[in-house]
Amino acid sequence: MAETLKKVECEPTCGFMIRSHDEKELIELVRQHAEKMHKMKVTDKDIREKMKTA
Ligand SMILES: [Cu+2]
Repeated sequence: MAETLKKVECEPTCGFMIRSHDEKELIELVRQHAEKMHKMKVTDKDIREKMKTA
């Protein structure tokens, strides 16, 4: 497993940002955020595309 710190940022109007070394955890937390706060269903692929090295 890569130990690179990754981050995912939500829209600027939302301001949500999350960082983790654990890609699975990152995906899970972003998915929960999207569903809860934006009523949005996102796929793993969607989230991976938004991932950046922190
Ligand atoms: Cu958000």
